[in-house]
Amino acid sequence: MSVHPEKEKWEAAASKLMKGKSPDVLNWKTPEGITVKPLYTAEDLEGLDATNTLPGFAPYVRGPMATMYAGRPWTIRQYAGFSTAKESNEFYRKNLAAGQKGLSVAFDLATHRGYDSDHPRVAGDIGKAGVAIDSVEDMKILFDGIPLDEMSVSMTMNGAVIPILAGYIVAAEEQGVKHEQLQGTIQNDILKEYLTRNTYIYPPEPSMRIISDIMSFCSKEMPKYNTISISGYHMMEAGANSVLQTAFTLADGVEYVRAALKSGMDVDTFAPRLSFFFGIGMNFFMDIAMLRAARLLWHRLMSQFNPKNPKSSMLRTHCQTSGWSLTEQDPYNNVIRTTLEAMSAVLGGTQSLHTNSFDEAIGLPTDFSARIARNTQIIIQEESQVCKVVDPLGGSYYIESLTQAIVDEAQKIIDEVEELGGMAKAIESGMPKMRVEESAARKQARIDQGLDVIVGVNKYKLANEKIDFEVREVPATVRDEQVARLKEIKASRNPIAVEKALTDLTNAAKNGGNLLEAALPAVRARATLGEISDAMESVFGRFTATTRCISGAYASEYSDKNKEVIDAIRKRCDNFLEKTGRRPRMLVTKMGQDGHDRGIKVIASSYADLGFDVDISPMFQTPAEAAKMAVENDVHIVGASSLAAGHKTLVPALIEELKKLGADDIIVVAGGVIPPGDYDYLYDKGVKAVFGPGTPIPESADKTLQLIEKKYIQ
Ligand code: MLC
Ligand code: 5AD
Repeated sequence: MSVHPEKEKWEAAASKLMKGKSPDVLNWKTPEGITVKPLYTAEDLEGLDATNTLPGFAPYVRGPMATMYAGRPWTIRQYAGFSTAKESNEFYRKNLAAGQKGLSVAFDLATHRGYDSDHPRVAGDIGKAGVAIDSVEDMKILFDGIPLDEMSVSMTMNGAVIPILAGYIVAAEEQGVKHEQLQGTIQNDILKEYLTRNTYIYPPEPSMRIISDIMSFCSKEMPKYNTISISGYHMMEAGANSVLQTAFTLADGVEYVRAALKSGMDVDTFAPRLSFFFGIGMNFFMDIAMLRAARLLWHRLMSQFNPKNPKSSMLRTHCQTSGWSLTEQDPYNNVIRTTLEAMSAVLGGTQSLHTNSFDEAIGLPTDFSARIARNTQIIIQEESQVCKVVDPLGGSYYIESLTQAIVDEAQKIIDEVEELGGMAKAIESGMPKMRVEESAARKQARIDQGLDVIVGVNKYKLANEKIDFEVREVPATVRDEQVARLKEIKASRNPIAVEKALTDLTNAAKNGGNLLEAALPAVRARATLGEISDAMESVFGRFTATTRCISGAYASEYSDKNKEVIDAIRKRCDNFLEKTGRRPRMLVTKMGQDGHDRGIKVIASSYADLGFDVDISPMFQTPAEAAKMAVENDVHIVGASSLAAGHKTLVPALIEELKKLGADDIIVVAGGVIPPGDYDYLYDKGVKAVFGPGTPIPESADKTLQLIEKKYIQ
């Protein structure tokens, strides 16, 4: 190995600067378990074969296209949707006029889970986290004035993927656009839904069939359409570090390839239209390296299927900056965070990018915050000159070495997944979810101790937080509007045609046949999204997840020096046990269709580490179901977590339901993405504490415990 001739001199100089200590003490072990040294030299490049490859050529470390951004910049594709189709359409048109290049539709949670807006389970969710779509009539409004033969449209849909994709195709037909002209992407990645995002409808087996059916239909009819967006983003948001994100995402990809091959397709008919989606966090160099590593690994993994077309093993990806990394506290800092993350994605070679808005932790983007988010990308593209050179960090000692480290570490995890029988089996075993949750709990413990700095949250905090910008609020009337339109559509369509199309779809679900193809006549006949979902659910059933929780990770990440804080809470829990015969007992619950469970999982496992008895409700509870569980489990307190804007409906409803059961002594607290302007509303309704994003666990646990102590032992 060729060591730099002056390496020893450098070591001596470094050591002198550090008063005699070895420079090795500056080594940093990343959460991925990779040791990062303070200095990299040419010797770190030795044996790295991929370093000297070219962009546009295997293994694509340096990018999938030969010219990359020098030839065409990445697509500025901002994810958006809220309220009605009409309001979202107006928002899209404004954004496109202001420089956005591709569309990306965010649907509300009722739509994701296959419910029409008039379904009683989804009363709190309509139009809140995305746009409400009930039928092709809504789809047509959503894309009104947007030529679907020209505009590439991404749709983030996984559960109700059949009615939504069919709705898009029929809306295009009615614009006079042919199937083969359609360009865009459907997320259609169900495995990560079971793992993290939670907007599944059916069990895994029929869900995997749906994916193969979509790939098969599109390979014949929509050759320019990307049939899946294999997503690591949500894993990262749920707590996965960059190696876990890479490994589980690519392992999901392999599983989809196997499913498509099993359904009889040739690898080269579908693999060129597989696309990916990565989340980019605040470890700047790590995530540049992650994208490069992912491309190398995907090429390596695909070689087992012997593709003939080079595009079959070329990883193309969308990226989104991390929503989780953004803070409610001192929120303009988020503009800076997003800029850094966007630069990582760009230097990593993404094909398409969404940059988050600075008000992420408070609500959906407003016109103002969306403008800044969009302009972040435009400024990088048009002012910074970074697009002029392909893979400008290629050959960097550090980046290349980090790329290889991620390849090696991720490969180990992929091998583990393979040993379990592939990703579907691994997910069944619970392994990936446990790893992600453990990573999340450890991260939280580091933040709570101040080891991982978050400016404005655990360092350089503002004495007085003041929100002086507009917060987007979706009016409750959206539901009424949708329900009225549903009535109208149902009254004006031909019921016999609808009935027949739905029966045909059910038969296809039962007896075989392409489900996307079978859904098209139903959509054309104006069957609703809920009806189409039900027609398949009657055969496939609805999936319910079992909730498991890790233990010990949060507490074990505490250093001895910092243990005092958590020991004090443990002592109080022990004292409560002594005085009352029970530990303080808390139910954490998620109501409505909000599937973000990182928060409750971290709360549940860390509170258990602190000495509470914790119950976790199943996902998607109605307020009545959550209240019943609280009473049956005889808890002292319920913590309701809300990240999808349902808090003003769902939390007061929970309190009412507890009252109905004669259990108004059970304390209710809430946490999550709740705009500070809503706190008083919730207090008025009887909520005893609200914990915003970024609240340290010891702080919320202390307050929670105080509420219980005050009621029972003081
Ligand atoms: C690209 N092209 C070039 C070129 N670069 N041609 C010549 N020279 C160059 N340098 C060509 C490409 O080959 C392609 O044509 C066309 O230009 C478009 O480029 P692309 O790179 O394919 O970009 P795009 O169309 O934007 O597609 C990017 C993608 C796609 C492949 C990653 O899947 C995509 O857009 N994904 C977006 C997914 C998304 O937005 N998800 C939101 C999730 S939000 P051709 O003919 O080869 O196609 C979420 C949050 C939540 O999930 O709710 O949880
Ligand atoms: N509009 C814009 N961005 C959204 N996100 C989620 N829903 C919407 C929406 N309706 C973004 C946020 C979130 C991530 C999953 O996607 O940044 O963190």
